[in-house]
Amino acid sequence: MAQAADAISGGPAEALRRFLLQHGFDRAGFARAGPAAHAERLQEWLEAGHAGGMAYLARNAARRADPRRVVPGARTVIAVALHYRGKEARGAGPPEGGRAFISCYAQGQDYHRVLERRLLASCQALARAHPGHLFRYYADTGPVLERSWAEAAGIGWIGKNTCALDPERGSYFFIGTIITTLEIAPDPPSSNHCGACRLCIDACPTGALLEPYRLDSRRCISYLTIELRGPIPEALRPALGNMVFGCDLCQEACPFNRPDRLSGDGELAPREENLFPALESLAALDCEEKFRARFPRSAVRRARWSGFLRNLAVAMGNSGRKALIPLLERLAQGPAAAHQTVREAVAWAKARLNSG
Ligand code: B12
Ligand code: SF4
Ligand code: SF4
Repeated sequence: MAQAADAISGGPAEALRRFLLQHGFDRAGFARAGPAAHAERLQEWLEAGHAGGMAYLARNAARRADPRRVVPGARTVIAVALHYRGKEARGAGPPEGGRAFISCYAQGQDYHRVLERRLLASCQALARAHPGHLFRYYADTGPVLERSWAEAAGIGWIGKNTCALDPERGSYFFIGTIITTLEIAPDPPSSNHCGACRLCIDACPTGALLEPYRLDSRRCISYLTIELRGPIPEALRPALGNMVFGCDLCQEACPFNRPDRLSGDGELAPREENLFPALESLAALDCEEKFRARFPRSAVRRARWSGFLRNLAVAMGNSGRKALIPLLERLAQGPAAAHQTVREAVAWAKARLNSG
């Protein structure tokens, strides 16, 4: 590490980029710290209610809009990309009878840990090489508009599905950012290659992409299955199909996610048991301990046990398999019965299966 730090001390942007690529990132770019491009859209998006119940996005909107409010004296935002989807990972497909779908980004170990470990190592080395400068990193959870900075730093443009896209390798990557007081020559921002395409918008089963670049979280399956604490709106439940955690459909539809070009980081490789697990096997997670043991160090835990069972009940209801009814009944009688959202989703699923 000390050697790497020496190699970059006082080095130009290219040396810093090489350093970050050596520290486990697939792309790295630099942007001048200042108001985030499209920051005014965040405010408008929040006011329109498109954040749903994600109140934390509104709480620190002013800081999100400008990284200099996060790190006083910040001169540069470094954006890094880490690809997670390999060729071997199976993506969202048409609902398969009896099998659940867990979004690709959550099929392996929790990406926060992997990204944060690499960002921490990078920041420690950078701080040693540039005494007196601050390097503060974020991965997902910080007050940073990460996609805007990815675009500004030239590592991917924001597509009409609102995901950041690399023209060569597509959108299945995580973004990390480092806000620093160090001045680094900025890269040109990414240019947009969406053109007249609107495949992602047409592929969205719930109409969550209201128009290009505008997502209403309240209709997005990713929000409904991960962030929402409460019942999933009934009208949207059939569209969830077999998706029990997250949704990849607007990325699957994107021509830039060409299967032959996908390659994901080894540490984020999918766990076999998370590739289309049987609904029956997930229904066996009838207490919180079993859920935690089934998903160790996993992003799936974000949904919480009760939220996951709610999603599972909806997927079981959508499966068309009446044979699952006894499993649904068992779920509603076990410890999960303490959760009104689970009880209600189970009742809905049974009614749907019985009417089919
Ligand atoms: C809240 C959140 C969500 C919400 C809302 C998503 C959304 N589109 O805003 C929900 C729960 C729905 C969600 C879903 C997903 N998320 Co999310 N999410 C976030 C989080 C925490 C904040 C995003 C945010 O600020 N949204 C508010 C909106 C207004 O901002 P924005 O999406 O950045 O939108 C900008 C652009 O759309 C742009 N814009 C608006 N209009 C226009 C018009 C034009 C012409 C242009 C060019 C730009 C433009 O301005 C906006 C403000 O900068 C970020 C992490 C972070 N700190 O940034 C991860 C993050 C965006 N999520 C991520 C992922 C992986 C996902 C999912 C793929 C997970 C899944 N498989 O289920 C889905 C993708 C759904 C989708 N199509 O976006 C990754 C995205 C990586 C990438 N390559 O883009 C991030 C960056 C996390 C990370 N560190 O890697 N997510
Ligand atoms: S993640 Fe799924 S529900 Fe959300 S916008 Fe994309 S296709 Fe629509
Ligand atoms: S599907 Fe088409 S419109 Fe949507 S992000 Fe990809 S290229 Fe852009």
